[in-house]
Amino acid sequence: MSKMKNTIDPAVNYLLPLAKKAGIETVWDRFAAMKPQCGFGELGVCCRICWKGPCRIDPFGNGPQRGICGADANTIVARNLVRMMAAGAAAHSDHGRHIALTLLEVGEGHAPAYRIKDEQKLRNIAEKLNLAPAGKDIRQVAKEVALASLDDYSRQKRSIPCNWAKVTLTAERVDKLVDLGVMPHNIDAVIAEIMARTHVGCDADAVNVLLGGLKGALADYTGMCLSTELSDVLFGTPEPVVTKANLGVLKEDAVNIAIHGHNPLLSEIICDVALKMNEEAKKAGAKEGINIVGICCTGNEVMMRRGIPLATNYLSQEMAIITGAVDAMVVDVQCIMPALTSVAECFHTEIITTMPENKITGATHVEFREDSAVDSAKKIVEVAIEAFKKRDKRKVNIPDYKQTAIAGFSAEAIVAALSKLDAKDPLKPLIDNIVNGNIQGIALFAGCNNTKATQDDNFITIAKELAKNNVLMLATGCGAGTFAKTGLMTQEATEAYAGESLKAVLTAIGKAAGLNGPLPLVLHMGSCVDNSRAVNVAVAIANKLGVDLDKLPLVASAPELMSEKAVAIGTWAVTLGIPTHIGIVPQIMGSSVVAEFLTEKAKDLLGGYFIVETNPEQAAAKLVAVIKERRKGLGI
Ligand code: MSK
Repeated sequence: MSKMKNTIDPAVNYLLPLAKKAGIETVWDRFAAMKPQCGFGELGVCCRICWKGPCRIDPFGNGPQRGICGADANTIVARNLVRMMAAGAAAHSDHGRHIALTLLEVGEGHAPAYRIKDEQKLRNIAEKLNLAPAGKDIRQVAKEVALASLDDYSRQKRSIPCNWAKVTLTAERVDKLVDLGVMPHNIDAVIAEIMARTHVGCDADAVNVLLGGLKGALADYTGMCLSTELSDVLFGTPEPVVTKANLGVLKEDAVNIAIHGHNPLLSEIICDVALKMNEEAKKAGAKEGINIVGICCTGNEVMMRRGIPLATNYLSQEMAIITGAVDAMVVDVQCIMPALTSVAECFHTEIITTMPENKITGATHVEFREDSAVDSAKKIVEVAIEAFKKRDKRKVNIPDYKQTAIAGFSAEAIVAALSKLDAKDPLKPLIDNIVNGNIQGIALFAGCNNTKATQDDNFITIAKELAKNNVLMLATGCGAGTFAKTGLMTQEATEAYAGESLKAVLTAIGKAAGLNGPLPLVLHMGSCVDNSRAVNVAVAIANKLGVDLDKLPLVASAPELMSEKAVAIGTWAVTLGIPTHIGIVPQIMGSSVVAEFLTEKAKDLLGGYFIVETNPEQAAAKLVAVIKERRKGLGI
């Protein structure tokens, strides 16, 4: 059997031999050293929930079939899985809380570094939340919206659903979720409930545990929804912007600052401050001043809103340092490899942590607080300029790879483009083309990279196949990073890979929107927290067609997922009725009950279900088949 390639990213393939030569360990070395990975862990049958254990169930039936407390494989697998969902929901919703609290500060007249950039969006949100914004001062509206959002973290009445989940889904879906008892009333309480019910000696019915997980996943949806929408209010709603992606965006003659993580609260201010400190960088010898680049989802956030180039996605974050050209890597929360500081030791690069609850041994910590955001940003840029002075030019190897990428397709941007075709009824051209089959369906690509798959390969293979089959594609997170790096977010990609009818529709919309050609093949919808943008589009279509989400020719795919957040996202997608492909074998196969529930029974209960397929060609075929089945169901 031939060895699986690490990546198809040419910039990474350029740098890996250099890393090897220099004795620098990367994520792929650590993956190789970890093999064979624990079979019990792979199946999800290892229980470490109490100190009588660890217990593990023998999947072949020869050894123990129950843990010391009597928990069987089904209970253990279900508990492990829903704890992952709880962690994912905690990560997204903590991010959301941070944004909501900042909006509250703005509304109260504090946090001078921030302002309301999209007043109309704020008023629209207030309208949606039934806060009667008409005639109210914008700061008052900000306060009320922030408080209504924070209510979703504190409501104690279990019978009242979270505001954001209730107002952003179809009425039919809301009723279904309420009937099933999985509609969250309070994000924090639902996360706590998962931790409580999976404590030793509690919920031992695997299906009941999973239902708790669905509620946790919907709490994740709620948190990301408010996070995305309120970020737009504070930092602007993305509009199409042309930029570049891949490590070739680093510049030899600039102070390169890579911003990495998820939360735009600091990175936005760094971008503002860096513009004002260009001269200082030039004085330090950087002819081109300061060059900000993004990594992972902080990268997606600033790419969408400011056209800041994206350096790379999750799996190749170490590679940015191995170019020898990154002077500072500023990290906030989530998906930051602790290995970064070890790699940085081989260079002059400063790894700067910014959040009190997210530190890394060996990093420089510059604490970020909303009330002193500008001071923190200045300090960070100063550290980067000082580091630049120590850069060893002999170690600089910037791969000459970068691709054009058109980013910034928020739901509003898509509607704005469509409105050029039909100002009165912007969704009509999209729906007409779905109904007449020019667009067969819609696919949302989300999720991470994973060492268990060749980096970026699954995304690209599936997308090219779906494009041929006239499927409209949206992407978020590190999947969006993949498409940006590989040139699939360009008009040229539409010309090259889209089926004829899809190409015609993308061209008509693109030209009407003044793009002088088609829309890009894959529409960049933002970071992983921005998956709710795709739900906005889907709900608008469903409402217009008068059906629920589980009837739409809509699929999701996370072909290289790895994080707990991705597990939560995939699960809420299924809970909302969306067939969801994953390209990595999930750690649930030790339980037939759990596997069957998620891949089959969920279909009857929710309309959505998981499709597990590691082969990208076969995954694409399955997704196309699902889209056809959904079209048949709609009679189109
Ligand atoms: S950063 S969760 S690796 S998408 Fe959002 Fe990327 Fe996955 Fe992290």
